[in-house]
Amino acid sequence: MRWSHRRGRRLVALSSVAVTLPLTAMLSPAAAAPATPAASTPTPVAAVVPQPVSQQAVPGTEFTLTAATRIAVLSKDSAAMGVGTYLSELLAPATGFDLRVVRTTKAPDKAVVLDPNGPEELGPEGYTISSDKNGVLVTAYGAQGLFRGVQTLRQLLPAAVESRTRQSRAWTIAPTKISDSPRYEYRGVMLDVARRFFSVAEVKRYIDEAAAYKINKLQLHLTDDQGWRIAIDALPNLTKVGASTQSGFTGGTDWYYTAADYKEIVTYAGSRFMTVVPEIDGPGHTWAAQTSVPELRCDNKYAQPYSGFDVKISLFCLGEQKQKDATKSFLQTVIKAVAALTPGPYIHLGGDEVPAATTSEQYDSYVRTVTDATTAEKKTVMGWHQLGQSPLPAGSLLQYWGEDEDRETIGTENEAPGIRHLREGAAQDAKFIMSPSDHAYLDMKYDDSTPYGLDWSGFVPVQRSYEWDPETVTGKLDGTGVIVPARKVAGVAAALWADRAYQGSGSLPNAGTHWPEPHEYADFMSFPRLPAIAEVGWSPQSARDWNNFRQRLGQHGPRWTAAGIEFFAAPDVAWPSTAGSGLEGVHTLTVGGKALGVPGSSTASRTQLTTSGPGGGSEQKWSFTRYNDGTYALVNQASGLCADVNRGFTSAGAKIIQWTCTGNTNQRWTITPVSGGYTIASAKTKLLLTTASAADGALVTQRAASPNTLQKWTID
Ligand code: TNX
Repeated sequence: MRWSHRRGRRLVALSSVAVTLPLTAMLSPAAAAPATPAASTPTPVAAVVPQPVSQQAVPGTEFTLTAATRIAVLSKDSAAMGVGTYLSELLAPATGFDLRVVRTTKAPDKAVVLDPNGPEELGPEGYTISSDKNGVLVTAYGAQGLFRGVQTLRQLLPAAVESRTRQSRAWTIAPTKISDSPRYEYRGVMLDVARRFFSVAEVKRYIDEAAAYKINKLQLHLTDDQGWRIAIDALPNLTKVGASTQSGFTGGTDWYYTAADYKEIVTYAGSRFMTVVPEIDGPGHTWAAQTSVPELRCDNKYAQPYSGFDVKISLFCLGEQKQKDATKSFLQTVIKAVAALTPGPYIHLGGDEVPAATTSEQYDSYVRTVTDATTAEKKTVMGWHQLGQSPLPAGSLLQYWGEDEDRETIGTENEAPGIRHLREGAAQDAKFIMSPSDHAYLDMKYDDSTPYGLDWSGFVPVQRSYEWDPETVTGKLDGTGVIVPARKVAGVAAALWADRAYQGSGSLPNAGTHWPEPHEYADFMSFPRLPAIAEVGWSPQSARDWNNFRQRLGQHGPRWTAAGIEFFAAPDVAWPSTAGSGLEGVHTLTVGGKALGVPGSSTASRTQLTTSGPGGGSEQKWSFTRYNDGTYALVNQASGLCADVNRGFTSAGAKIIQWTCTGNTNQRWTITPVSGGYTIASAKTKLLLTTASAADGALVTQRAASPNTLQKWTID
């Protein structure tokens, strides 16, 4: 069994990692809360994950996105236009804006400009972003780079932009310069849809969640003992019988992807510049195939569908010529069908965890058959690193899933078998994707509070998912004896296995066991660790620092909340405390016992604000959005419009009205605590928000500070 429990030893190792952090960094309140800059100091740069190669805040005024902002695409390329449309659709639910996407040759002012005609040196995924009060420019060399840049751009907007419902607030982007490109081309995540079936909708949801962190490969573990999840026309039994079980479930009739479903996933992933990598595992992990095709078995009998929780329980019949022939024709049929549905270059052939009785001749022969079938379809062979023990076609990709315990044996007489296979793979013309189980396996528990998953590779708290380097992870723990040299590392991948996707996974489930929906399991186990692994794959090693990461990552919690991602609030991440965020949020403003509001909940521009008896309605609620000069926009929650000094008039007595949020200084308010409340001054005119009287419906204007007027506000 793989999952021998080594929890005790692991915990000791982990706690020694934790104490090497500077104690002050772990304890200081600044570490737990975002810095709140004093007025007029530049805002600290936005918390972008993965960390860009370079990112600078520049002095100046924010850009404010309004309903009139255009998304201007400087290209006729339909893929680039597609990124523009994607951005418009991404921003629509939270902002309520239907931003127009225009194709143009000259960048207009006050627009979000997408320019795919940048220098070739940016590479296919690199991009630059430059923003100031006149607009935002994303430059890339082609549509893919624009798409990656757009993922950064969305992180420059307030967290509320991730909400799927309309939020009334100002949508600002601080002036910034970013220049970025990835460390590795391959940045993947694997979903185990074999043990726990994810519907097409759930796969799409996960694609979006992963694409936000610039993940660009989706590996689908389509076949295992507990299920066969892809329809193959010539072998209907595979999905009729082979798909009827999951780990913990029996009797399914549609727990598989039809060709149309699979194409839908591939197309959707493609629209997020993500490549689907199908995995057809073998010669182990093949029980479901054996329930459907008896010729694959030595006894030539149908196996009974399996809905259990074990691994290493199955093997094709590799010793007999008759079965070898049947297996060959089976693999050719399956690989041909999967290749035809898959536009991406890879087919993953598994190769992991074969029962001990398998001889190396049997294994080699299987690998030869299945790799021949794959190259015949002009696809690149990918496999778990065990596949490296057999000769492989040049240019294959091997996925390393070893752990520290194996690394400790490097160079000793008792090298772990996994290390031997790794050496054999590294000696071939192959590259490697790093998925070390004790860092990149999303099914490992974070700690002993985690309801789901396993711990055979120890606990994997967020820090552990972050602190490793793909270039040294196949060496000894002291960094020597590296087996896979840097030039052979092609990327990283996280893996979400799902053989223990239920509450109380430390023991077997029973009738009362709670089974989360696949997306709940995926969200909880992937967030925050998937973003950590995404950063390992994207950002330069020299730019990565755990203490900096845990603060940046913490700023993403509100984004996930807004997006409905049910993440684990891991204790090692610096989640923002409300104390640090100033007056950001929704408030009621009262003076003389009356609340500031929009009369009659009017949504019309130019309506003058009034004060009336507080009724608790949204027309008396104001969302405060902080600008980087320390001033605030006040956005009415009924109308979505901003408190505004009418036409920016500088005279005392000018009306305060509501108007489309522009970010201009006549909509910026300086809020100063005074005894018994706050004064609210226009940043443009310096005059104070003042109401005429304590009568209902009193009109609000700007006035000079004066003790006899109603201008000392309570902010609740
Ligand atoms: C090992 S790692 C497996 C999977 C299990 C996983 C559970 C690998 C290639 N195979 O079959 O689901 O452990 O953590």
